[in-house]
Amino acid sequence: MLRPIANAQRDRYRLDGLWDFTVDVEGVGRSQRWWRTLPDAVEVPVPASYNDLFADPEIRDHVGEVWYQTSVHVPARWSGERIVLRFDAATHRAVVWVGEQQVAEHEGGYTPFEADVTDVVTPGADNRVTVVVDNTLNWASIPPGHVEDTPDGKRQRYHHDFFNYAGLHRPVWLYTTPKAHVDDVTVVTGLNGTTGTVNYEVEARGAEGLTVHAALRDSSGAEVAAGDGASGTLEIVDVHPWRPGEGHLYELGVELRDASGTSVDAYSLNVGVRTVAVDGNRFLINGEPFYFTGFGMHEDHAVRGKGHDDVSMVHDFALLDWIGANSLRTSHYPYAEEVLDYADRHGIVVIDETAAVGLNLGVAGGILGGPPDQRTFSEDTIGNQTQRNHRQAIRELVARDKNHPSVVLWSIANEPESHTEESRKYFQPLFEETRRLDPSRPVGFVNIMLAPPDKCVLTELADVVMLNRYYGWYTHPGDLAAAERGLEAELLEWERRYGKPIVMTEYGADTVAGLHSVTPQPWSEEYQVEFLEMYHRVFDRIESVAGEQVWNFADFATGSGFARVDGNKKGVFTRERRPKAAAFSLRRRWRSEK
Ligand code: GCB
Repeated sequence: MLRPIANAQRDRYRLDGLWDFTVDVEGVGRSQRWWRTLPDAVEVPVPASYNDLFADPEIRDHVGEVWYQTSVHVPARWSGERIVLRFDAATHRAVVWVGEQQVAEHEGGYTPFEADVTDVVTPGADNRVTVVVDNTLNWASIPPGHVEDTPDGKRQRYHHDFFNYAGLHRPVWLYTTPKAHVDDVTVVTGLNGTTGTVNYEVEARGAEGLTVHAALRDSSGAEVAAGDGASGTLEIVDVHPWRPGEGHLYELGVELRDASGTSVDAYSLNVGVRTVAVDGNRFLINGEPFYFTGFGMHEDHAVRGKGHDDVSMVHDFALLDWIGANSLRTSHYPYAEEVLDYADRHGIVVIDETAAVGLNLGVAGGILGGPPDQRTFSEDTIGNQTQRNHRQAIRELVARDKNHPSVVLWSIANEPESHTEESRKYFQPLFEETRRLDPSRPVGFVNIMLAPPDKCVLTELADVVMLNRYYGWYTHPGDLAAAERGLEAELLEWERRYGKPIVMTEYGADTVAGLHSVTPQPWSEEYQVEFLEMYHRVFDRIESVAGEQVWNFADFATGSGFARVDGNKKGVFTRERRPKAAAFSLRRRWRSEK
């Protein structure tokens, strides 16, 4: 799905700002047709999570629907154009009305959806837009969860370790295209010595009788290659590749032209020419071994929750640069498209993850020990409908992110159950689907410590071994010597059995900023430093380790639990992005040694 752009043929508005907002405590909004008027509305900012805006637990912990409404003036000059309403994200599902008419419905909280509203809006007038957003997680949703009816009301339960922020987290757009328009573009790049190739494929709608022209320009605007036809290969002589640390980009412009050569529609996107491959136990970018350094992150900030904001994004990337990180994982859901654009431009490598987290009843709130009597994969828990939603989430992720050079690896789930026959049955088709959708990138999933090398039945389906390990924290807390032995023995076993690159996608220790200890004790800054240094000694001894991503970049909000003090404290930065001691130690390693 293409992002809205403005050019000679297209226009766009961002509908960000204050919207009217009502929490549907009684669940009566739909029967009372709140798309007409929202009762007792307050104002909320879009984009933002709504949970932490007010000093009100009823809003913060609400389970169910909330309503957003705004009025947008559609310019008279848009009449005759195709007009589209796009939501970059509505967490976790939404229904949208324009005026009285329902125009869209979407499941999944982290991928965009849109509706052609040409015949619904009135150009030259104010038009009412209403959205109902539902934060409920059920067994079929991605991520899954379930709601308990208690004497005190509904309680949302889930098996992942971050707070269930909800709302309109990302920009909302009203944009135009010509009626005959470019609907999708797919780009796959290659390198052959000093020549770069860009395979492109254009899908157009309403474009009978029109031809496609494609041109690549370099950063000075000079045309470096061009071709005609809805698909083709453009060659760049003396190509400047995209590479980690250097986000060199070309601009691909595609045009629909009529018989006289006039441009009817035009779309342009950034293209980085690079290759990705797995060769034995090495992860290759542009044919050269790449070692991931960096973090699993979260979209998480005080007050705005998961709301995207460019200020925080630029600052987070500045800290990644400061510390010497070359990569990140979008743990545990697709991040805002702005983040991937930024990574493209700055040469940051991305492991792109679906929101399939917590598909594991052996875990509760991110910690081992879920309900013992329930099976993860069953008709009553995670079943066929979940798998359908998961497949759809993968499709939407690939459709959204396929053209980003920064994305080098798909992660189709974080820490699912992966040691049972049922898990194999559930996941095999999803691996196949991901490869079918994008044969150009490796595919993996993130393995949990409950499924070591001799038990995991999914790793053989993956191109890369991605591991989250907590030796020295959840096992052997405080005993780094025993942790070091355990970690090394396990990594050697993964290496021996699979011969694939191993990326440690999580390792970390909760750390209270400002807590110090002469002998390194868990929770102290000194322990976090020694813990990470122990892991690094082990990684440096094992040839197949192809990357290290610390858990987590920053402290983040979680659900309540006795092991979480004001959230998860495994950040190398605090939630306000102040460095803990570990930040300086990582900086020394990543900026000088790695
Ligand atoms: C994990 C999860 C992550 C948690 C982390 C922890 O394995 O993937 O979401 O936050 O452990 O800190 O427990």
